[in-house]
Amino acid sequence: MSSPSPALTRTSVVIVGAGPAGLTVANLLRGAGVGCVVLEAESREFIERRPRAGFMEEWAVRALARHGLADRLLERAETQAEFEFRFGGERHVLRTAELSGSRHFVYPQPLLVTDLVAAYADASGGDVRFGVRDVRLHEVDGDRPAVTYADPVTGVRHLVECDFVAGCDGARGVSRAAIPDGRTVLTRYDHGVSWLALLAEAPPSADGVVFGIHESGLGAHMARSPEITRYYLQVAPGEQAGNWSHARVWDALHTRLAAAGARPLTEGPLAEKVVLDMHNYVVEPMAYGRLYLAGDSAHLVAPIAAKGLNLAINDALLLADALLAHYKKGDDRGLAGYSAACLRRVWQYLEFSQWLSEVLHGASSGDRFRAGTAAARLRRLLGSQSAAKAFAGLYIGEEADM
Ligand code: RFL
Repeated sequence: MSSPSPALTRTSVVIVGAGPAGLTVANLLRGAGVGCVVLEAESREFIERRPRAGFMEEWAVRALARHGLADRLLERAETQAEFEFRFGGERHVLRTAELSGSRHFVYPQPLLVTDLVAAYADASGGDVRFGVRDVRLHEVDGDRPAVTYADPVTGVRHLVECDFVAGCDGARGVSRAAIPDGRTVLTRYDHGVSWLALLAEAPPSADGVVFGIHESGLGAHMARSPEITRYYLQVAPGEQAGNWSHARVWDALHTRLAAAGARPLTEGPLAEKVVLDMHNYVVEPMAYGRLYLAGDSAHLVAPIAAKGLNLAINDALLLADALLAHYKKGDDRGLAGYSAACLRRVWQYLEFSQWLSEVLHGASSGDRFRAGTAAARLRRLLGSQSAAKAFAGLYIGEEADM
């Protein structure tokens, strides 16, 4: 129920969503003394536990560290220096750190979110409102936008007036929908496969990421912590997670990740078992009026190459820079160029994901042409130092702003 005169707040920037994108923008604005309010639909406990990403690229970690937001990450995260394909019963290791000069940091997303909330809300007293209901954006194409929401306990509607709205509310948020039809173009691409995403309560069974390419489908292994390992199994589109019993999952993982000289997989209970459709979308431009989209609200990248969180951080850094230039120097060039600057990296990462998807899924596609070209890509990658170097640079996200 709407209240006749909503409780009113005035701030500079309303940030919708307390994921990695929203919290990074919030910390950077607050650190520079620009007022903001973060509105988050879930509770703090929930977002600090929601399992998702784990791989962060070194440039993203270094950028957070420059703003004092990566102390715990640098203290606790493992780094990974190599990457492994398994097929035809053999292991093929690519030393990505040696080839690119950079590493992946393995830091579960809930820990990153916990750190960013603590830095913003606890250490610097930032305003974040959890559990808000029915968030709506108003007049984002005018000079005085506002965001309203209902208090989760009383139902009272609140109105927050602002100069800008940062739409950081992920793939299922409301910000993107505030842009009228025809003002942005949403492009979709479906890889035509699904992955069963698994979190096993078991220590990792290899040092780096392992992709097992097999004609029955892909199997993948990614370390998360000394106690938890993420596994993926390619499954038929539309498959139900319930069709995959504990025994069936481990059977398939053993088959698809088998290779001479590989450490045997350590099995464990499966704490998460969800089917993800491997699809992508991009919204262009990522801005409308005084609304700027950042992270998954603007682009979804299937987790094939572990890119989404890194893109969310890239957007957030660019958006915070652009907003700070506006407030501190009256310079709006960053805001005007925000979308184009983000999209350069977004399209590079989408292209890399599509390339990698073909390599990973070609063998099981049932299509001789795709299987043949995927095998050719693998031979080139493993047989040519320059191809391996280019791959490592894209995999770790260096020089991806082209
Ligand atoms: P998030 O993290 O979805 O945060 C959005 C926040 O907005 C809130 N929200 C709302 N708040 C207010 N009002 C509303 N109406 C709202 N609607 C939603 C939500 O509750 C949430 O708190 O988006 P953000 O910040 O853009 O971050 C994006 C990343 O979360 C995402 O790209 C990654 O998790 C993708 N991803 C990976 N990325 C990597 O870079 N490396 C990885 O290793 C990696 N692994 C993964 C992944 C995603 C996965 N899933 C679940 C699709 C592994 C998996 C399984």
